Amino acid sequence: HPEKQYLDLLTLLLETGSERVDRTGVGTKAIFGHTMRFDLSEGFPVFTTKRVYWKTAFKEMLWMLSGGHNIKELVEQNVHIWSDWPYKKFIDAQPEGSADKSIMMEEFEQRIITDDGFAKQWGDLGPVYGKQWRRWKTEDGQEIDQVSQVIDLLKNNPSSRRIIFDGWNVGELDQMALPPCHKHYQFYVDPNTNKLSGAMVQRSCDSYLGLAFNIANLAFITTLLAEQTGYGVGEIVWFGMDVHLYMNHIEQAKKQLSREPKAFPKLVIKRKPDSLFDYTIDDFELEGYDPHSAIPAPVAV
Ligand code: UFP
Repeated sequence: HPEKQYLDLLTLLLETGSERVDRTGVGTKAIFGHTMRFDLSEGFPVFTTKRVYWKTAFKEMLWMLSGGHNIKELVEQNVHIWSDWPYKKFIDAQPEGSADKSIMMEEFEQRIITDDGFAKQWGDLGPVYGKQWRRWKTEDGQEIDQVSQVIDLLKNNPSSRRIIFDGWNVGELDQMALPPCHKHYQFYVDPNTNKLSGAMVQRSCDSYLGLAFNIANLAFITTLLAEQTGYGVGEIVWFGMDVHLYMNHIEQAKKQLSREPKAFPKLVIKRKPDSLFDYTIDDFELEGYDPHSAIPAPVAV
């Protein structure tokens, strides 16, 4: 089963990962450099040994593709994965003893939804993924839409070895809530099969919480690009650099390892819009997704 690759990675981290002190203070067991590949004809790689909230992942990908970089559009869709960073920033900025210093996440997100000014000031993540993918700023003040360029290359020059978009804008890293983790995307059309493959380089990988999302989204963007440019789906290839398991995810990982993978589901796309940028979450269904139960774990911020 292709999911074995993921379970083997968890085992590798548990057994051989070196213990590291990391930015968050939580601590990890980590290796440097790892790869996995999934043939999309064998099913859509949403892991089954614990429930993966694939709709949340897809909503995030659609948000990035739209060029978004404010949590408002996510929170409105009940997606909370990016809220920790702005929430922490807001709390840190409040004076000691003020009422706002102790507001709860729920209230913070509620204000983001109901107060546009507040969302503008506190919900913006800086020039993260969506901004760089769709509107990378050049020195002469122009903006480059990398994703549209990828579509153009796939249609008109599919043998190019430069079919890439990248979020790692070194000049703007310091303005981002989080520098991109899944930083480099590259695509390849096999001239013999007319299938599109997608690869992604992830500089830093939370192997318990982040990775399942990142793999699902790599398969998702590759499938969407294939559909929009008229190719079949090939493989996805994932390259992880600092690949780690947080110390407070170890018990959850062991529990997940005790489970047998089930068949991967099939991604059903119910509607094909004219553009990559016109999909909505309601266009997608996962057929036959019957995972083991969720195993929650705290996110390191
Ligand atoms: N992380 C992921 N995938 C993502 C994402 C974040 O694994 O898509 F946005 C994790 C990796 C790491 C942390 O544990 O978030 C980022 O911390 P740092 O910037 O210190 O690498």
